[in-house]
Amino acid sequence: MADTPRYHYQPAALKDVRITGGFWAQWQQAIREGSLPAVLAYLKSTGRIDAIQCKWQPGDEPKPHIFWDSDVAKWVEAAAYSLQHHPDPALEAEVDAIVEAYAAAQQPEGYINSYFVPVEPAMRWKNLRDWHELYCAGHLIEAAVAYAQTTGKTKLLAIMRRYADYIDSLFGREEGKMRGYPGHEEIELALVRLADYTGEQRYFDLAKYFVDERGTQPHYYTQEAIARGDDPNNWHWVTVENEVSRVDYSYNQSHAPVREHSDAVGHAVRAMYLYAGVADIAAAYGDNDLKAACERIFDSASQRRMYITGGLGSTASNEGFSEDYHLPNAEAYAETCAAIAFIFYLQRMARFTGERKYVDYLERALYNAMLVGVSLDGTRFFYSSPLVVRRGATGEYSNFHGHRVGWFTCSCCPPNVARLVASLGQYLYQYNPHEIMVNLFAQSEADFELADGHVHLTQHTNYPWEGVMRFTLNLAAPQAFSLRLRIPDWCPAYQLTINGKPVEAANSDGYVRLQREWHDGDSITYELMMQPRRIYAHPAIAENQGRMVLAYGPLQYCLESADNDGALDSRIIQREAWIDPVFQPDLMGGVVTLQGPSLAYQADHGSLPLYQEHPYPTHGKHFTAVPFAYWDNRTEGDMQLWIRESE
Ligand code: FUB
Ligand code: ZN
Repeated sequence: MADTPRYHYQPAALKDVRITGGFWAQWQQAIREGSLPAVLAYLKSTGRIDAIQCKWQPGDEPKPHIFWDSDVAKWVEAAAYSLQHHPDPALEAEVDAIVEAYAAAQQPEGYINSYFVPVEPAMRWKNLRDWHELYCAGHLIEAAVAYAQTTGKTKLLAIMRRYADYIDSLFGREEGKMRGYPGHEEIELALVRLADYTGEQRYFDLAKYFVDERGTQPHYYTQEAIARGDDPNNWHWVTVENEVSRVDYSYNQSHAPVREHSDAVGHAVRAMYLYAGVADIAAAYGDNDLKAACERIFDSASQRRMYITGGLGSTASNEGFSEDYHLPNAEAYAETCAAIAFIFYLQRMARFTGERKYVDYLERALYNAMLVGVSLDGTRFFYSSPLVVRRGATGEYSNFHGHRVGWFTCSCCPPNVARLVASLGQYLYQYNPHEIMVNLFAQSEADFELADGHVHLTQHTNYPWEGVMRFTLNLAAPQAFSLRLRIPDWCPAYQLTINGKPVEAANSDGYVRLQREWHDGDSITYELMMQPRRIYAHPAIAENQGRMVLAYGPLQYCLESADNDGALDSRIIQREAWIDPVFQPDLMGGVVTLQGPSLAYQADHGSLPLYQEHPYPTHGKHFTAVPFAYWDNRTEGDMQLWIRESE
């Protein structure tokens, strides 16, 4: 079934968009050749694949974990997307083996979980607040839909439909059902994907039930804790310090019914998966209250609680949001999964409203907070991403997360990056019967079925290293429709030609809107002015005052020890210093660096007095800044995103 028409726009489907070269083709290759094999090897060596068989016995090592299935599911989903345009029988065979294992492990009533079946069968559905059965089910549903969409193979889909039907029989407001909902949201958006793909209304209704029930009174998590014999107040996710402990359900966004939510709170991944599903439900049911809640959350997150990179999560204790303007750099949690979940949510809001701002934030998170999560070769990952990393006097890093690694005990991020990058084609364009919107710029080819016929669109570009896009339209017959090209929020000016002739096109709600009758072979050249920029922080973020972040196009830039010696934290760039973009073809696969003059303090600090009554001397020093997403791909070292600036 085609993607839902309930949204004002639908994304061009992955099968209809091929990334043909340039920046994102390089990254997709890294995912295909680096991440997919590397993550699969870890899934196997850590026991996650074997665990699917549910043969664990007391005393066996390793013991399965409550959300191992989600790691496997995200890898299957990533593999499915990769297979869309890069057939690979060996990869497909690995997926098929996993599907067979799930087929064998599915319980007679439909239940699937590689932890609860063998380890704690009596505890199924007993602690929705902390355990992850519905979360794992959601990820497996997404994997099943993706694998069916890209390969046509429906065995996993049939397995997960059975499981979804079983879940539907257990949860709801009807007599005899549990009034529960997931402690870690995700299944909401997954059920909408299942509903879209199968055309089954009841999966929409189940997703809507999970959204509507969340945070209602009497509170389900309190009641289920009492039923288990636990003290509901003795819960580990307590965010109030130095007070009598109290349960704070904002951790999992169940502090209030969703329609009343206004601040982005709690665990960031949970929050953004939830609101992605809420946007889906708001669109499916034409629910303006839910839509308004989604808009309030966007304002709260993007205007007061987001890192400049698009990263979310200021505190490790809840892996999530804290207070307005509390955005510490060294301690930034900014989990890679949170950036990905934010992208899911923003894409849905863009489809809902057609408003450019959602794509601007999506692009920001994509090129910075998400992309920093993976190494250039696709085999190492950040879980959380600090905005500064510096060695202490002993040479030790002050941040525990100053270096990418291949795997984590809790390894949600690696397969999540893989599925996002492998599926990137479906983020480039959205359309309706009369309009194509170009949201992201990437060398690609795409096909659209509009009201009056088929359109083949080719986009040639070296973005984000250059701001020029050349579009060509191929049509069977002349056709009238509107082509909208996004004007990124960072772009001060643009130029346009159609078939070589300059065209004046006004900024129409953040897009260049070209409404005309198009002919086969029509070409459009769209040039975004790109120049190094400086970005400053709101005065309430005290740590960033007197500092700025360098940016070029959608990329933010940092200083890294590999290019700059001495203390990066005390390097100063003067307000008027001229900064040059320099394309370096041999650096990290070819990147634009930003270069210019800066001031540095004397390297030999030891000879200086501890205090003195006049400023310490500085001397001129050339600086080179690299894209934040590319740091930590060479020698281990320090990194500084917010750079000191002087008049
Ligand atoms: O709980 C499952 C995943 O592990 C979350 O999404 C991440 O934040 C990590 O806690
Ligand atoms: Zn993660």
